[in-house]
Amino acid sequence: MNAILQLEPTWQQWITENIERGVPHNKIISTLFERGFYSAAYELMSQQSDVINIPYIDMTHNSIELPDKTVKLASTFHPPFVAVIESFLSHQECDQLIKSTEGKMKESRVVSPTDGTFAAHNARTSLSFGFQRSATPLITIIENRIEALLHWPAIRGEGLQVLQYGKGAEYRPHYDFFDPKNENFQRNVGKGGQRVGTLLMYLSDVEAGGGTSFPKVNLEVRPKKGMALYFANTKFDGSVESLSLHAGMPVIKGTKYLATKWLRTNPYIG
Ligand SMILES: O=C(O)CCC(=O)C(=O)O
Repeated sequence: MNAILQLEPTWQQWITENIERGVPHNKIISTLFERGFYSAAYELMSQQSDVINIPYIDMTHNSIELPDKTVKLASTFHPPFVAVIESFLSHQECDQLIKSTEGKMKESRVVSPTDGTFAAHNARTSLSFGFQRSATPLITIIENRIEALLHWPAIRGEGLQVLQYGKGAEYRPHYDFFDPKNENFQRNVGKGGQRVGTLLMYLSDVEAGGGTSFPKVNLEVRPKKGMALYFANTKFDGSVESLSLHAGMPVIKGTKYLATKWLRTNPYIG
């Protein structure tokens, strides 16, 4: 094991001793989370990628090398795990993505809690268009970046959705994970497993409103063109993260464009 940069020596020694005693890495990482050392937990995950089965970000350094560019890790938070990545997309890529949805946007839909089908709902008043995976060369580039950022194979992702929120449009507080208590749970996870993580990419600046808020932890991230926001919908042990409740706040002035990527536990065939 390499030294964990984010930890004081006594904890580093604790990790080394536990590894030597044969304690599974998963258990050590769980303890680090429980003790509030989430940066260190993520750092250890990056070193033990063969035993980790959730998306994770290498937080050892403040810059992250992706296949075709270097991005900056601007903020992180836990729990729930939230990370803000600066300049994930260039302005030109944002504009190109918006342009590729021209004339295709429709009323957004949500998964219906009653029968598991997709339906329009007044909790989500944006317009949207859903792409298949690898639908365009740009989308493939973005999916490769996401794969590298989160150490999660692109095949375990739903197609990218582009959303447009006009004045007053919003997405009221909701969870992205499928609730195991819901009667449609088996049906919802049948296609590709649980939605373990969400990556949002802001495609426009917004003059007022339009932030992404996490009301259970009083956190709000304001939109910034090209910036990405990742949050985990499940905890390290795979159980659902109830603190991941989030909302797209109403746009007060301007238009918000956003691209959403939902990550699944298993390969997702759209
Ligand atoms: O619009 C936002 O900021 C949030 C979008 C969202 O909650 C989602 O796509 O799941």
